[in-house]
Amino acid sequence: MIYKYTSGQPIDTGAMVMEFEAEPVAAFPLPHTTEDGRFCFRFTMEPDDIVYGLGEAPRGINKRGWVYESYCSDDPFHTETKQSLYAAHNFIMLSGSKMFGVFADFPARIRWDIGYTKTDEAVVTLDGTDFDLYMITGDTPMDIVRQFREAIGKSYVPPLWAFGYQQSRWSYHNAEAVDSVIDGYNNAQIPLDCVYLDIDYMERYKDFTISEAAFPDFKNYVQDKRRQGIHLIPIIDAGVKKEDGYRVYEEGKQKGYFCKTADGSDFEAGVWPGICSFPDFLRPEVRQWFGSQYQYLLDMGIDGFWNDMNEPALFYSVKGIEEALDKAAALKGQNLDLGRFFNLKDTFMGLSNRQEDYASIYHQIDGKLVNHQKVHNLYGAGMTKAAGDYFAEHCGEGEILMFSRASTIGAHRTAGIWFGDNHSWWSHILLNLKMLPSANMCGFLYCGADLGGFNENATRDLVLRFLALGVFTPLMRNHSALGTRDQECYRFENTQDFKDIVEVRYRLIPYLYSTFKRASEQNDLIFRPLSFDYPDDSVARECETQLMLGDECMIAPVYEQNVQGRTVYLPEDMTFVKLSGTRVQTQTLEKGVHYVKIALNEVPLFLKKGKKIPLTNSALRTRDLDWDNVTFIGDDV
Ligand code: MIG
Repeated sequence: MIYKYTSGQPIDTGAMVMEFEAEPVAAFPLPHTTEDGRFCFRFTMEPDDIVYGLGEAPRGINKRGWVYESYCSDDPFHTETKQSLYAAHNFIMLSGSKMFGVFADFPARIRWDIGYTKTDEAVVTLDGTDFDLYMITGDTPMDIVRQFREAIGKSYVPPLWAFGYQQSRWSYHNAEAVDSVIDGYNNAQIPLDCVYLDIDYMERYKDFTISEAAFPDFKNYVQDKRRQGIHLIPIIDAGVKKEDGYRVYEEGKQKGYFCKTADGSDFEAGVWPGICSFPDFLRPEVRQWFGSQYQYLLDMGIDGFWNDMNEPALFYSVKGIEEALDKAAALKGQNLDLGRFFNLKDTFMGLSNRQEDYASIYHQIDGKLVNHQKVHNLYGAGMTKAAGDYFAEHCGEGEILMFSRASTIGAHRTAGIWFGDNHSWWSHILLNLKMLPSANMCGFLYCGADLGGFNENATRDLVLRFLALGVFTPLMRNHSALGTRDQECYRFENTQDFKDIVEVRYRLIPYLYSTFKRASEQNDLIFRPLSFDYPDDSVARECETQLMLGDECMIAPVYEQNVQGRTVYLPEDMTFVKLSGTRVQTQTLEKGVHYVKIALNEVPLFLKKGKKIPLTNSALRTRDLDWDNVTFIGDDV
């Protein structure tokens, strides 16, 4: 059952598609208080209780023992001591002695202290008093998740080709660079469906422009790639460059579509293009306008996009940098003692994503000015909705690939997400794994991390192990940052190993795609913690390095360097399958702990008793997969 409680005058976030009759928040069944304009509720946790949820967030599947914040943040260091990443996914669930889920439908900051201050207590604080809270009761975690997912509506389904392997980097600067990536993959005979265009394809980072120098005849180029079976996926940033004569800026300015400051002038901040204005994505007419800008690229034959920098990320505000420069000027020629030196340093270091700047932004909602901090977590979702609504109206269903960096629950109906700027760190393979079930619980099915890691240099073995997990993530994209070591599959020695891994993905696409479709239609999870399936098994309950996949499988990637395998826990007898290129090796293993050997070119998979899954032959493009020609692996074959 789902129960709704309302406080004050909530802003419509669009998260819910089902309607519920609301009671006043005083009736909310968990102990709660309102103090200093903040609402706070709490619950106690028994030692064996598990707390799930929060979607794309740091740390484990079990969220206990840390404090998290719902506040979409552009933070490229996903260390375990962070409190928030790019998303605000306000769903948690207690499982154990008591069983319930809570969804906080509230677009401002929320603090989730899940046993951080007091080990056995969770304290959730909403930074405001206008919100809807939903209490979801059920018999099992899956029962609660399914009810919640039904209430927030069906998850976005991308085109089939978006399940192919995708190669990205910041940046393939021009047509030659893109061609050499495609050649690299073709020569190594490694499957590939998409190549990404990062900010440099634009004319000086202006949204909805193409650099003539980089792509002289873009439309023909896009179509030529399409004939080769390759989709080009351009990035779109949230900020619109302030420049006279730039059509998008001038139109937005003239129509008054940009976010304002208190004095009614446009809020301006520096991002990649230099000084930008920021479309007020909370207004329907602005969304409609911004969404229609994508048509420029659709006309060129583009059918996929990634929306970036939409937390929104701010390098500096015009006001912030002026104040900092004034401060520096005033100190010129003076003897700087340590205090003043560090103060000056901190002033410049703290220019990006400043709370003060966010607090100076105003949106218009139903004609009223609303401070950005009250709706911060809706901004990126609004950008995604702008595009998604436009595609829904003007393109066929499931025709356009789109995913976003910032997100909130509700955006899962229009797009997928990627998990942002991770690192080429071994620990980030596990972080990727842990986010998957949590993101699924919050409706985000089409998701994945930058395989191989975004920041810093990757090693060959890290990319292979990362890809072996990526074989199972709906978005399977290798991406890396400017200035880092090249990590395309064909850049390393013995490309056959990479081919062996990526081919496994293509062999599994019929299975993975149907599992995905079913999960969207039936509000199901693709990835589940083991505890969902084996609630009475204490070892399975605390497992954070393996996941259940669909109804048939368990996955357990290798996540450490210089090892030839890993320890895995089998909650029941299973078939251990090693997939590598065309090779399939199976072995029956009994319930319990095993050390299994997994070579760098092998993808491990565990099949439940009595289950089987289809495999097709690999192909260089998803369009060449032969869906009628499948063999089955697993029991009774
Ligand atoms: O400030 O467009 O997360 O994927 O390559 C960095 C450049 C801006 C951040 C994205 C990343 C992308 C990068 N962007």
